[in-house]
Amino acid sequence: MRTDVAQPIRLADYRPPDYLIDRVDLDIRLDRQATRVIARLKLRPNPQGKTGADLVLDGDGLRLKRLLLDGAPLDIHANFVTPDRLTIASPPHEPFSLEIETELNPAANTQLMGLYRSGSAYCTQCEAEGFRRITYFLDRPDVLSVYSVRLEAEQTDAPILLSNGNRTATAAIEGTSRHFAVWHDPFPKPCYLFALVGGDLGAIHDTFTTASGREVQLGIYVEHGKEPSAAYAMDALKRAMRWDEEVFGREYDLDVFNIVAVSDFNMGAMENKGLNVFNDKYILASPETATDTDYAQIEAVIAHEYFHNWTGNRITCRDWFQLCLKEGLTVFRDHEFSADMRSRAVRRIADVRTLRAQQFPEDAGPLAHNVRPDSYYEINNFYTATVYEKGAELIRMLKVLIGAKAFRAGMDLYFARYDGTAATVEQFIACFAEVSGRDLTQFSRWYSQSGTPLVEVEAHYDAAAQALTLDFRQSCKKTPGQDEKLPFVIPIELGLLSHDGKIFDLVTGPQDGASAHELATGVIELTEPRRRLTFHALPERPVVSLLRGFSAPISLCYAASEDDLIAQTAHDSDSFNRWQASQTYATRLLLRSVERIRAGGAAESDPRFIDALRHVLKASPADPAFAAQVLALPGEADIAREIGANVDPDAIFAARKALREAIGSGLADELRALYASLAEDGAYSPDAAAAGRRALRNAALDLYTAANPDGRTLAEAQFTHAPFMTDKIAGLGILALHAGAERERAFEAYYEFYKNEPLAIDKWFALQAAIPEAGALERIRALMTHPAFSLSNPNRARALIGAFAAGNQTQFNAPDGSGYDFVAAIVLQLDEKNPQVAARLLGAFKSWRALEPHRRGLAEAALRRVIAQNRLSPDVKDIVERSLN
Ligand code: 0A1
Ligand code: ZN
Repeated sequence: MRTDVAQPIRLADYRPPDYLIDRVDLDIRLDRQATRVIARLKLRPNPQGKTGADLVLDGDGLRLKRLLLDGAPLDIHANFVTPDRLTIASPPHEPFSLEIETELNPAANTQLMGLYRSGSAYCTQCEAEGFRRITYFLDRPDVLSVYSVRLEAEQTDAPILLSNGNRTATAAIEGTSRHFAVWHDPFPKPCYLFALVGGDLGAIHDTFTTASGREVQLGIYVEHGKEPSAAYAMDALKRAMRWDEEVFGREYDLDVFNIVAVSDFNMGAMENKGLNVFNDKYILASPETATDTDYAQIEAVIAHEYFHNWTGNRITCRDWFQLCLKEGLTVFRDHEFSADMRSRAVRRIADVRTLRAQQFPEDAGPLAHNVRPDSYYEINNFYTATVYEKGAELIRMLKVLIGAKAFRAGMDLYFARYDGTAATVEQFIACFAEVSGRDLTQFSRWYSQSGTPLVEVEAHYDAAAQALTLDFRQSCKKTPGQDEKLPFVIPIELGLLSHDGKIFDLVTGPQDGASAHELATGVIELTEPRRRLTFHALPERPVVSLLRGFSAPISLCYAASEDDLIAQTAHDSDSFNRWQASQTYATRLLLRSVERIRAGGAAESDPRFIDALRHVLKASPADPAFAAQVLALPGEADIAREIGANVDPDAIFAARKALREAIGSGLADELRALYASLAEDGAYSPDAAAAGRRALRNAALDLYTAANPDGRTLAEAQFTHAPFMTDKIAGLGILALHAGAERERAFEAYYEFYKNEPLAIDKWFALQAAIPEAGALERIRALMTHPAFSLSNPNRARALIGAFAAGNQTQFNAPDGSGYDFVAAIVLQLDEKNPQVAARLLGAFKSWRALEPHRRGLAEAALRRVIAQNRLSPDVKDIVERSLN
């Protein structure tokens, strides 16, 4: 473990490398405990670098065995070698070569960075800085090299040998039990995109013919026996390849594209050139083991990694500060893909839900950072919702601002101009400025100012003048290191509606400020702290539909009347705002209930809301997936975020529970009937329409059971008889909320049924970890000793500990501090093995300052115990320090 006292890395200090590495030839002999790596590098001084500088190569825990410069052995000791650095003083001024031999122990690699073992396979993870755990290198994304890789192994140990690019040779080594394969990747790439896999794996194969007629061999490698479960991933891959051609004009560029699924992986997946490595959770799916949500995620992650081939690989990042250049853009691309494959409206709602649940709290707490950070201690901690999700929103907003045509032209220019290079956010934005003729200087502030802007809107209707005046005011709270914020450019998509849903034209006078472009597009641009607009020709006071489609990643504060919200829920022609109006209504109701409960009273009841939902249920056959989104009330964390300070998670839980019960009893007949009418018949199809019906049916049962004990009988029957996972786990999830014999029976039966399916067992862990009852922690402690659990497998750790810390608001925030203490202790335990996963779990404390004083004190004490440890990894140290600042 690296324990050096780190200095922050700053964007402002960026300097081009002093040396370039044009070619990398790797010769790797795989062995579980002693893998030998020979790296032959062709280097030359960088004309843009400092002449005569020492060559300083990065390492991380390496054992150097041999070192040659231009073929001549170098004295290892004279050349400043440590496990973490290799310095060659005054190397030649001409091109030169280095040969570096290192020895690795993949079996002992528990960090899952560099070369490690997962199951029976060797695999690698090099982003962000894992390549330096394989050999000494200039481990930075602006050093691009052409790689050739020779892999050698015992044939029985690793009959499959894969690396980036195309395979140029493979053969048995005569007279031995060994074999080798050679892979060549003609596209220069940074070392973070290097990968190898060796193992005894099953596979499915297919082909894809590109738009220009080239045939690409596709392979997905999985554990033997799991091949049928990779079929959906293969289907998604081919759809993603076609979509990128059709929508972005991007064709695949190698003869092969391989994907390998592994069970031990720190993140979701990795876009290594021509050899994506995946957490198997995002590959394996069968109707019996995967939910509709799993299928949708597999489709999205497959697409995401594939799309990186152009946004990330062909054009990579100059430095890690530019991470959003590839991640925000690629998330935007995968969102668009999913929208085209499924229901655009429902995808948008789901994406905004994720943004608000993951990114808004980050932006509002001590871990807030820019979409493009200015400095970091540990880059692994910046694979965040801000870089990914908010980064995607910025691209989407850019498209809203300049229009779809200019957006596509800007993307084309970006690909043409920067292909084969390591680019920056400035270079990217300049392409769009150029094609649209717009000055995007102010837009760029979105990348350099953190925090969620607040837009407050006031409306005044003048009946005599038939005019509506809107006053907009934008502001942004200070965030760590940023006390003052400059105004953002904020596109607000606007609609004015009558109460029965007719759309009014946007009409303004010459003095009223809106431009012809704004009137034509319906997108108002805020660029100053305040703006006033007046609209005419409005015979009645209109319903103001603001921020349609969630046109900017902001918080909107607008005191719409309850009548307006009800009308919007019924009629808004923007489906996002139809959903948003119902959520706003529910949120207000819940916030009032929280107040009353904290004052010792009871939750508020509101028959109007129940009525509005009745209408939603009635209209639901037209779009079941949408109705399911409306029925999904704001989550406990959403409500906490709205409250913002002095949060009491128990009161929030009680308010939400009361509303669920009120809906379940007020709409008992309708919910019950809906549940019956949507009964499943026949085979499973993961398509969006079928998934939408299941989502609505299960939402109906969930709300019904909140108030009607016979719902549990239905849930238990569904759990027992449903042939497919979506309905099975929905039944179990409902039972999990109700203590009793049914629940325990169901958990036992589930385990018996799925005990050989680790991914299904993760769902079992997660549901139990989220039980919102005192005693949850005891159950979790017991489950940690279950033979199916292992803290060293990231999926298991996240399923049990992560689901508790992030998903069990009342028990993680238990008023005796036991939840905080438990998570802090696990973080410390895990930090010794896998700092990345430990640091991520610690992120559960990101909103601790918003808690009421008693819990805040306990959370702080837990964080202080973590920081007091003197052997923290840089990952955990960074998170805990920022959390406490
Ligand atoms: N680039 C990947 C994310 C990723 C980052 C770091 C990793 O190391 C453990 C793994 C994956 C993506 O965006 O999918
Ligand atoms: Zn990515």
